[in-house]
Amino acid sequence: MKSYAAVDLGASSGRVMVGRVTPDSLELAEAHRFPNRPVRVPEGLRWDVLGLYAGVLEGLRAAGRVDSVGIDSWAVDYGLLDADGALLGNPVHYRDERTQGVAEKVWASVPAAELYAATGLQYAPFNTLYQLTAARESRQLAHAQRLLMIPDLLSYWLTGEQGTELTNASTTQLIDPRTRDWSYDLAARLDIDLGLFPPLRRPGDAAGVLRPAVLEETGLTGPVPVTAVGSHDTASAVAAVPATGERFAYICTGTWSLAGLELDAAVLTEDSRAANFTNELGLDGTVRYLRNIMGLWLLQECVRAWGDPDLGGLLREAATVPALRSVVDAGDAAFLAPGRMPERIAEACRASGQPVPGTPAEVTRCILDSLALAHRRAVEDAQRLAGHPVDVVHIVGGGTRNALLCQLTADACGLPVVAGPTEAAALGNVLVQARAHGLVGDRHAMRALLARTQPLTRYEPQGGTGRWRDAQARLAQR
Ligand code: LFR
Repeated sequence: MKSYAAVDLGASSGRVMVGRVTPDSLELAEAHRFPNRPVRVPEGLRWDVLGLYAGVLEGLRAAGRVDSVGIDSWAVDYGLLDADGALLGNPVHYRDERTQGVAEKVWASVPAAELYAATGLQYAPFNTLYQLTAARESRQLAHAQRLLMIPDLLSYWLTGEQGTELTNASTTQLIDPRTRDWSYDLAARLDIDLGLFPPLRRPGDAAGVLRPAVLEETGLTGPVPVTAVGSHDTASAVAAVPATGERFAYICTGTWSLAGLELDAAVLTEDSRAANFTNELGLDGTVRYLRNIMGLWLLQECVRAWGDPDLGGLLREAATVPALRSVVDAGDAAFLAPGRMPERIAEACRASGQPVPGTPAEVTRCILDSLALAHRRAVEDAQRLAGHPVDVVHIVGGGTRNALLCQLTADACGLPVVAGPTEAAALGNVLVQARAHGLVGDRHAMRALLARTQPLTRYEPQGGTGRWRDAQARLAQR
């Protein structure tokens, strides 16, 4: 039996999980969970990355003896280091407003169609490419000698070694998904210095060992290797989809819903760009062909505005509200920024001539129906655009706890949904470490182990897809 620590940082909390693995068993336990609270300072919205690092150290101390450590987090964001290797300021949050209107400026020198053909990346205002363009005139960037993506920054603090993990690098919009290397030509055209990034490394690569000071602080006995995993949380989550065949779609749920397919090659067609599908990289050169949907963020922000009522009670009540009375476009970047979410949802319903949900239960139902509808659209569009039909939809991540969302997704897609595991990103993180150390076989063997060992819930589609098709048509007309 081996033990692997998975550091998994989400947009609202971080955790250190310990996976205990043998060739036939896989168990995951939480060593430490800590909040991730973005902070608004006069310059804008920032990550408290030192607080996160302190949480990681505390988690490693609680984890006890481990054979390796892996780190994953959300994508696109980064820290800048000066010539001494010191962090230059708090990393900017991807929901910060600094990228507003920046994409249009980029497209004036490299048209959006060319960008897509070169990188296969969806348009999202927060892609690292746009963040770097927004920061172009800043003195901080002028002084920077190094750029480390969030998991790579934490890995550097733990080990003293620098690298750029590929799955996360693929969210920068500076990677060519065909060569799985930097898009040198594009970076040159946009005057982005790729020399800021340390060399690429891949999931499974060695990423150093814990520094003596870290061993001392965590009480661990060295050497403890750090292993590169799919450091983009969504790459780790997709690696932990317990699929038993090839004909599956996945939805990684949590703050976001990331819905799509695992493919061997990128889809770079103009239709795919118009549908705003992204080609991010996964394990073993696979492509995560998916669409970003606002996800449970919509509900989290409402719950925050309502003063944190009991979620279970709210969901039970929402289940009794009539279905599909009003739906919003859950893919709309208009919902990206924090604040006033119940009002923004009401405004979207009003503007599209639908009944305005009044009570928290009605708003919750509107959100869940809208998410299920967006899941349906993404699963349908992905199959069509990639020519890759599916028989089942796997839901992994935090949304698996929301039975109503899982059932509505099955109903909307007209396909069975298999829900679980909940801690998919941490499990994918653990399994890539286990694989790197020879304990489990290839990607398929990893999935087979998950399917054998993790509790999964199956939801059969009910009620026909007609009313979902109608709701989709209604939304498309507006
Ligand atoms: C999910 C996720 C998404 C990415 C978004 C922003 O946690 O990593 O994949 O698009 O956060 O980084």
